[in-house]
Amino acid sequence: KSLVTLERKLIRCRACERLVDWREEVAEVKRAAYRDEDYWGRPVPVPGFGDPRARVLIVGLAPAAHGANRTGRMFTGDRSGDWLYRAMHETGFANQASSVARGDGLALTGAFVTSVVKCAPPANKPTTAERDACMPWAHEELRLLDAVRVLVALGGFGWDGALRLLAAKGHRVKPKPKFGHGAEAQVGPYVLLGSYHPSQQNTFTKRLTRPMIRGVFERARELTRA
Ligand code: DU
Ligand code: SF4
Repeated sequence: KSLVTLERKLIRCRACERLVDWREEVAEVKRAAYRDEDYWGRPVPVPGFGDPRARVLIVGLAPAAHGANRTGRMFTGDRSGDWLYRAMHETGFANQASSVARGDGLALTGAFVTSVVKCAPPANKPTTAERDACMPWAHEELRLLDAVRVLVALGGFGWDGALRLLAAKGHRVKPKPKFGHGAEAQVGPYVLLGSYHPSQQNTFTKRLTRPMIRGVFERARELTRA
C-alpha cells in the first residue's frame, strides 16, 4: 500500500459531520479575493504532501479554511505557508520558498508535511472527538513514511497530536514532554521538535520570528545527519 492509495481513500472520508459541513460551507461562501476559484475543500479533505522517503515529518493542526482547504495542499496559499516553506527552503528541505497552488513546482526533499486533522475546522479548533476520528489517517501516513526519524510539531495541538501518533506506535514517554518553541524530546526511535505555529497570531506579534522557525529546521537537519 502506498501514499497514493491512502490519498485515494482519504478523499472519500466524511466521518466528521461538523467538519464536512464547515469545509463545504467555506468553499461555497469563499473569501472575496478567491471568489473565482473552486475550493478544494468541496468535496474533499487535504492529504499530506512531500517526499515519500522523508526523514522529517512536519505535523500541523489542520488545513486552513482559505489556505489548504482552498488549494488542496498543506500550508499552501496562505501566510503560514509563506513562513513554513521559506524556512524549509533556507534549510534545504524545499526547492522554493513559496507555495501558492498545486502545480506551482514546489517539491520537498527529506520532508513531508501533514496535519493531525485533515478537514478545516471552524475557528481552527477541532473537537477531541474529531481529532481522535482523524488520527488513524496520520498514523497510516507515518507507517508508510518509514524513513521518518524527526517530527516537527507546529504548535501545541501538533505537539500533542504527534505524541499521540507515536504512542499509537507503542512509543511513549513519561512524564509527557512539555511543548515550547525549541522543545526537544526523544520518543522511542524518534525525536520530536516543537515550533510555535507560524500563524499570523504568532508572526504579527513577533512571538515567532523568521530566525526562530528556521532554527527548528536547522536542528531537524542536524538530527537527520546524526
Ligand atoms: O508524482 P510524485 O513523485 O508521486 O509526487 C507527488 C507529489 O509529491 C508532487 O506534487 C511533489 C511531491 N513530492 C515531493 O515534494 N518530494 C518528492 O521527493 C516526491 C514528491
Ligand atoms: Fe475524515 Fe479526518 Fe475529515 Fe474527519 S477530519 S471527515 S476523519 S478526513
